Amino acid sequence: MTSPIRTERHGDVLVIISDNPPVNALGQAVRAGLATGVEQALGDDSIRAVVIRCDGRTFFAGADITEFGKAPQSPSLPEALDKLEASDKPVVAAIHGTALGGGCEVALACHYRVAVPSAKIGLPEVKLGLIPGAAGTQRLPRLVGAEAALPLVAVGDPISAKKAQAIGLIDEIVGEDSLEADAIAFARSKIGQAVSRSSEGTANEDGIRNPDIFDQFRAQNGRKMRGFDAPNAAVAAVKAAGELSYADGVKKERELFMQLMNGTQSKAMRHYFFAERAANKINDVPADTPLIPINKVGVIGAGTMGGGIAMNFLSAGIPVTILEMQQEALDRGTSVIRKNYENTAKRGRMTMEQVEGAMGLLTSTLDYADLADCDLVIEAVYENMDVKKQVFAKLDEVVKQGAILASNTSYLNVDEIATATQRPGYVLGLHFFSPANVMKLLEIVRGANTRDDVLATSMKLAKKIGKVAAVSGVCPGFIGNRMLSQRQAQANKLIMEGANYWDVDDVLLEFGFPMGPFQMGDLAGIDIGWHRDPSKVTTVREALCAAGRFGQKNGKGFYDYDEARNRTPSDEVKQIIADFAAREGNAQRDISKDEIRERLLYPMVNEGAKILEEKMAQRASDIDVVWINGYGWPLYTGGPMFWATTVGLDAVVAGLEKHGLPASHYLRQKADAGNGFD
Ligand code: 3H9
Repeated sequence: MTSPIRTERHGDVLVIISDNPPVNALGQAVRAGLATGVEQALGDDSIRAVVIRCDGRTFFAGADITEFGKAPQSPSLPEALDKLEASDKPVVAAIHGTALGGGCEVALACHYRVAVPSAKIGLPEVKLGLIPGAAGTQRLPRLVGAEAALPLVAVGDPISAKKAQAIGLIDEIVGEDSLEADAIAFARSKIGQAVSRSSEGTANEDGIRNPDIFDQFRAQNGRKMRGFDAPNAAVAAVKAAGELSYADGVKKERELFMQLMNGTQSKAMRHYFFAERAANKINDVPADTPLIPINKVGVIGAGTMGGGIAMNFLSAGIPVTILEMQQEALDRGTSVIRKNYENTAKRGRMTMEQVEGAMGLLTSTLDYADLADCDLVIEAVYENMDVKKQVFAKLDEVVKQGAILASNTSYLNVDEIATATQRPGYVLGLHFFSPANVMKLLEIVRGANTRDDVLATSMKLAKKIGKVAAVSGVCPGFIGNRMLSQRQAQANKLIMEGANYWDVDDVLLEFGFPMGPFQMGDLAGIDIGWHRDPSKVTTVREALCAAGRFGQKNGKGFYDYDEARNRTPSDEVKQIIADFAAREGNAQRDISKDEIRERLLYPMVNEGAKILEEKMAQRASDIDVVWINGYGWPLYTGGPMFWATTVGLDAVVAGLEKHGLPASHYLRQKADAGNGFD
């Protein structure tokens, strides 16, 4: 087998080049090639400096994740990197694309780093439930200081070449199109000087001088880190860089790395990494399906949803025409969009120039004819089949042939909506989640007649606007809401049987959700859809509305809220629920948190199994992608289907039976065969 590493001589400089598509992951052959390349340089007196660079779209994007969990093959990355750093001939990393994880660690082991302006550099291991495992937690703080290293190691977001230069991680920014030549010139300029090894740096002493920075960092990032093991280990490793010798620090890093690698969180997060990429592929739609150019988008409805949807495209530089029935609603909608952008600018995440740029792409109209030349129109009107059909019939009439017509319905039958048009092949569901400009998930609902190019275009577009897409077949509620309704039904039953509603919320919170169903009701507003007739009370929610309890917006819903929006369970609500239970003749009993958890989550898994059996989802991991990105299912459990596999499907079936709940045929079959979800 030919090595992915080759070397080229440029006078007295040896250039070691990796060509391991798609992302130059540091698999065994790459590691071995790097070690051999360094040996070649050291063994040849006529070579006086070394440059390491990559072919293709990026510098090394990290260790090869597909090797994780398999028997280690030498040389390990730390071994290869120690050899590299030990060289007394200067070694320069020449970075383009994304130097991530092990790739960043290669750069740290080099004596110098140069990068093109568009390069990004970072240690995203925490996002895989890990910490850097090739001395990154020890070399980085010694090079840039503990304070600068903390976010890189414990949050894991990559930084630009410019920022990296500002903190001392990059020595020089070179020409976008002259990386190799500039790196060679840089390497040559270092010949004859003592090399600079980051393992010998002292910048980490900032953490010794001010040990508070670690607690401060934990306090600032507490919410982001909640429930995750890796960020805490990352902070501990960076702290150790100030407390221990380099050799002992590396040992400590290895210990923490191995603990995480063997734990369930990292397995779940690695599952998710591949799940997100798999969800992007539609099994029976060829990868080379020609795409429909999307140069202009129409949005019907300028309410919260329509406005949020429009922002996705505006932010991606795609012009949008937004339509409403009344001028007032249109004006309100566009001013909310502007305000949202201005708030983003106030927080420093956008410049005012960018705000004006995005707003400049927005046109508003009351006239359907203005949508004629759109390539895609997304309808976000009231959830009512007749209304949707009227909108689609109108769109079919005015919008040019070959344009895609999408519904943002969260529940209704997309095939029925398509019958209102003469172009069912161009109709599909694009289900955004509220707030649509923030939430990552896009459920792409494939109708019976939706064309391949319409699907492929929607997938590509999702990526362009920064969404994570998953395909669903047509069924009530699609993947996400169909499973949610199972959880909600159990939540409602549980409180009728005597469970405290705050225990129901707390169980989900403890599991890792950002909030439970009753907190969610309070946040969204309990009065949504309320008929406003206090004399007609048939549900707990209606009773709460009749009692003037509308949710967080008026300081009381299921909970009472203080100024800081802290919740306290309410005796009044407890009584309302007890009255309802008595009226329905429900016996009350104490219900344990274990029972609550099982009854909330196992029926969701069961529904997921049905969704798979009916082929409404392509694969179990797509369901995980939906729940993690759309409903706050904790990433570190891998999503409902992966989690069920770790619990054991036989345990899920037994749990359902214990609570008198039906287990689907498909779930039983998998459990009986001793399988998990693939
Ligand atoms: C690490 O380094 C640990 C060390 O500290 C310790 C060592 C001891 N391995 O995302 P894309 C595949 S942990 C294997 O669609 P993009 C990916 O699955 C690692 N495969 O492209 C996909 O395959 P397919 C730390 C990988 O342009 C294809 O490449 N590094 C790896 O949107 C294209 O990927 C990271 O966590 C990998 N490391 O984004 C970085 N990376 O075509 C992870 C990608 O079959 N990677 N693949 O579906 C990324 O963030 C993005 O892939 C990247 C490109 C930004 C590089």
